Amino acid sequence: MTNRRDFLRTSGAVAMGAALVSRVQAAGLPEAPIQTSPLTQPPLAPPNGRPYRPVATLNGWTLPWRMKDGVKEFHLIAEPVVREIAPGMKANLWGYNGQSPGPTIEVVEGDKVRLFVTNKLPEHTTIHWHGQRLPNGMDGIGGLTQPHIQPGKTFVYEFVAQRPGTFMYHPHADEMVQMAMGMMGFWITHPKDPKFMRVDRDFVFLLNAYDVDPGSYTPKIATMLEFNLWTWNSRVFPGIDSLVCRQGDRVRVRIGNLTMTNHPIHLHGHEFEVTGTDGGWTAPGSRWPEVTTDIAVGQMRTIEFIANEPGDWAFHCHKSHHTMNAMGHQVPTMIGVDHRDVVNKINQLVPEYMTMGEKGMADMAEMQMPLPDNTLPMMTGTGQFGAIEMGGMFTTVKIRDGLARDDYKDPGWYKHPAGTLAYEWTGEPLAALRAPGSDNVSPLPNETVLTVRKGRGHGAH
Ligand SMILES: [Cu+2]
Repeated sequence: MTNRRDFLRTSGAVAMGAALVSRVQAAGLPEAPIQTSPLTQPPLAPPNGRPYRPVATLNGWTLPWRMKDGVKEFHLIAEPVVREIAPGMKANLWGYNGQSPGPTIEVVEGDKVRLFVTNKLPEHTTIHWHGQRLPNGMDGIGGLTQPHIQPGKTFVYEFVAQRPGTFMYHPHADEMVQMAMGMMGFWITHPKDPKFMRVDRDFVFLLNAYDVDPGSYTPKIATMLEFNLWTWNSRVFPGIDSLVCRQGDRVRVRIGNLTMTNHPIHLHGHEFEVTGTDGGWTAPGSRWPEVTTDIAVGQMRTIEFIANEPGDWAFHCHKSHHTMNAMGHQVPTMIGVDHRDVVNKINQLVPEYMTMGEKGMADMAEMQMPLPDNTLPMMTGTGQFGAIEMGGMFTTVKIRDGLARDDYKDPGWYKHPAGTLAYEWTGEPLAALRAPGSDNVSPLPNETVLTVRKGRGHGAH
């Protein structure tokens, strides 16, 4: 254990750098590009092989390959990495080619694929190609289907990508530790017919989770359920990029869950259908519209919708503690407690003492409280109307009219057309509508609401 801790402590500086660089490998091995930017990289248009429409990996990238004698060759390097979880916080994780998660691998149905896996971790590993049809000896289960890949060694996996769909990869060796440290990645096998199930935008990300004590850098690997950072591709809001869509686009989002609990993923403003599961595409007659889909542990779900409502639409896990960043689990509920007397007494002993949470916790999103180094606020992010009070598994789908086909740049905040924004009631207050001592409550007259709303559009307020 001492060796591993020392390794982690010194590994921090190794993976730091800028943008995409290449490592010169020994003769015969394909290059192993690394990526150190945590931002969403533009989809990688295939330079050779069968054509397909590439995916956009949220806060990630696709691994380039080498075509050799009709085989697509990839080189993954399992190694310690430094991942920015969001601006203001970095974590010492394990991953592939400079990042956690590792790069997305994109191939086409029928492709012959060869994957070189070099182990630069302090312990052995393997890679399991989750969901694939392949020869048993290529399934990557240490001890069961292959010897482990020892530190410093390179193994080769070869198989034909038989079934189009959505897959993941992760170690099947010291699994609890290696996944708790961030070792995972996405795999897409595109259909041979590029017109089949074609979409305009195709986003992919993994659900993952970490337990990093406030003020520290390395996840606690023995945590089973009480994780404190709920991440998409090892990022939390406001570090998760928006899914930028052109109005009218058919949009696909593929999500894989490698956390230890389920996540009900909820999209605002649109209905979607689950068009793919772990086992492949769903039959069209089996689909139904939803606005939330639950993704269980180890599952992959593909959802599709028409992005026809312009705006900045929230897109998040519906477990409300999964849209918060690291917090202690012992936060007491203080709503409705009047602290004034108690605080006066405590202040005589502890002058800096302050009370929180009497009216809920929204104040905390705006409060500039001192935090330990390398610690994110629990609730954060600022929109055009103020504090968003979110963290964790939250981002926005930004839908705009007239974007270019391959434009994924953040378009800024949505400009709401006149008359389409919630507004403050400035007429008679509700209490005045009640006669004292009477339970005869007059409803707000609809005409009044409509009149005020119309007026607002003309700048009457
Ligand atoms: Cu969740």
